Amino acid sequence: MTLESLAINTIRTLAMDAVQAADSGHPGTPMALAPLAYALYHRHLKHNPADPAWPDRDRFVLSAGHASMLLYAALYLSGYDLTLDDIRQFRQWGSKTPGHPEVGHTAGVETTTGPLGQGLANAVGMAIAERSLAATFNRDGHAIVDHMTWFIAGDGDLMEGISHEAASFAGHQRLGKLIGFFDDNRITIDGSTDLSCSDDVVARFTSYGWHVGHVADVNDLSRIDAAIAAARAETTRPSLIVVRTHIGYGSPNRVDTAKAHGEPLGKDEVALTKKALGWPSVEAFHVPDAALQHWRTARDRGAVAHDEWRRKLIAYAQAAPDDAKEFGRRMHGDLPAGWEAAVPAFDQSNGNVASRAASGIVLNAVAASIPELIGGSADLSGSNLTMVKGAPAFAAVTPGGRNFFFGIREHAMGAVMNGMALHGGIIPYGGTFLVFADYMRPAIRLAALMGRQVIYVFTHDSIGLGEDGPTHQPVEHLSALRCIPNLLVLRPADAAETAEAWRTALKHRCGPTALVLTRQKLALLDRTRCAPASGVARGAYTLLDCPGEPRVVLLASGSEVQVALDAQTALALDGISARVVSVPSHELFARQDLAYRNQVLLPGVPRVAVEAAHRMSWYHLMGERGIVIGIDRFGASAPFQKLYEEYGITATAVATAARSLIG
Ligand SMILES: Cc1ncc(C[n+]2csc(CCOP(=O)(O)OP(=O)(O)O)c2C)c(N)n1
Repeated sequence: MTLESLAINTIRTLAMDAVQAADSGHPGTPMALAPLAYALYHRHLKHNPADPAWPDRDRFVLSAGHASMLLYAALYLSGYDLTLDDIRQFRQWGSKTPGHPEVGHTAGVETTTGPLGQGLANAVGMAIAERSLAATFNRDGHAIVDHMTWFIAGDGDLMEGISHEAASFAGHQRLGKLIGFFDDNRITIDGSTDLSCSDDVVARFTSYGWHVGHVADVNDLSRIDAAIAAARAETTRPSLIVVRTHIGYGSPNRVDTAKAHGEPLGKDEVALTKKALGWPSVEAFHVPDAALQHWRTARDRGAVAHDEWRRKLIAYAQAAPDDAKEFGRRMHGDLPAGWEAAVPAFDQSNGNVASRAASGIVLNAVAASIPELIGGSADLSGSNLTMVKGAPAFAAVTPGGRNFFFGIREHAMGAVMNGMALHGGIIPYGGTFLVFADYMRPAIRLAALMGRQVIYVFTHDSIGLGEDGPTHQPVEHLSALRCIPNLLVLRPADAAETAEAWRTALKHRCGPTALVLTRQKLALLDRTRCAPASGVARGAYTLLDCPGEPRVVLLASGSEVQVALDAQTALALDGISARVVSVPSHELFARQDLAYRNQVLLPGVPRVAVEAAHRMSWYHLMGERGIVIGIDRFGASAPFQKLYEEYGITATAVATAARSLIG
């Protein structure tokens, strides 16, 4: 067996053995793709196993995340911080080798994949980030940002609709430094792809504007090398290399079968496969010394590449010291000093503004001080108010542009933003109507799971959008978003709270934030009477008390804070003292200590909450007797004032509920 074959078969046997030991997992695809992983990690990727966070490393995404043993084996063998024992612990509690790759958990894993198609779109986002940073920082003779983004996708990734959106966007953007591999094994879980799919992948990607290459047999390393060379030479189009593989390669009885996808081979078949591969040992997890030594030269190659980049960076720092400092800041993820001074204050001179309009004003005010804040909208720029005025579009001809036209591709927008955030150096934001958060929910969930800073600008946040009717009126969305762990949902009540919401979102570095904003105008709350909007940072705060001990606490978010204030006035006329609490974020409030929460909620005092949305997410705040006034059915098409009336989102309803509680 050649040294190369030995090195490749080490992946295959580790994958078989790990899945066998765990009695769960996906052996067949790592076995099939072993030569490609070898070619990438040993020859083509610019990476340094000793420093998985090196800014100018190539990014690699295993979009077919179920084939995680392919990645774990390649990472362990090429010398990342992963041991053979970690491989033995595949899929076990607390191990570094969970079922699907998890970023921040396993050295060398660039993203959390699992939901098919997301990884491909993440890779598009990473390539976008690379291009944006290169355009911003590279100077003549000093290319400090110059790396490739790679992905491996399977049939599942390409069947998922998100792959269409992401690939179409990548083609349009002419992302020449993006190279993907399509694992063309023609098998999915249910059996042959003939059961469900007859796409012409080549025609599809060609039509998106991709260069398409071919490798007829994944075991032919020279063909892989040649296809990669051709893809690299193609600098103005992304590349997809279609690689014919055979799932379960080497297994006499499982090759080319769906059984090879997600089941252990079984002890006997593992033995037969090792024999068929000419493997030198029957021991599980056997790693031949020669193979490991050969693999580990990846470290030397990595150190050389990394050193070369360090030298480039030193030269750059001499030529452009301020730029070098700024590059360091951005890649380190620090916000620029003094940026908060740019957050605008709002007063009555701004008049009544919709919170979406206030959001646009804040964005434009902070944009100059936070250049890493880049993003746009899924074809609703004029509605979401996500454009930075005067800045160019991000496009192939203007790669330094900061306004993104994602097109009508919410699903990809979410995942592309994840890729941009994962790359580092960028804080991405993206807008659409709140109701279409559903179209990007998978990516939102992953941003939350990965703990990445992504900002969603969700406008048209309730029946308050009026005439577009029930298809466009979110009802269940606030509750549905609030139950995603590690997602901050912020629904500001006026322009001042909107500024604070942006401030909070920008400071929230370890997870995504959804800004939930109105279409309709909101009155600016009178801060000479009300508490300052800085209370937003605590999630909920006492906005306004009436004289005397409060006999009821009125809770509200966003546009319904005014409804609560009006109810407070009505109750005061009856001599009932009510407190109004603005609740822009349930999640932030839940993080406050008990003393603060009690100080705001006044245990023992009855509560009424009002929000033009499904009631579900409020009950944890309501105590035993609280009443929630919300909407548990779909909206309707009418002017918004009429809708509020018809749906009972009124001060009268709040005051009536309060009286009923007080008795
Ligand atoms: C969005 C999503 N749907 C379903 C699954 C479950 N799933 C995991 S792998 C797979 C089949 C994928 O087939 P393919 O990409 O051909 O992988 P291969 O069989 O080649 O390993 C499915 C349906 C998933 N991970 N993500």
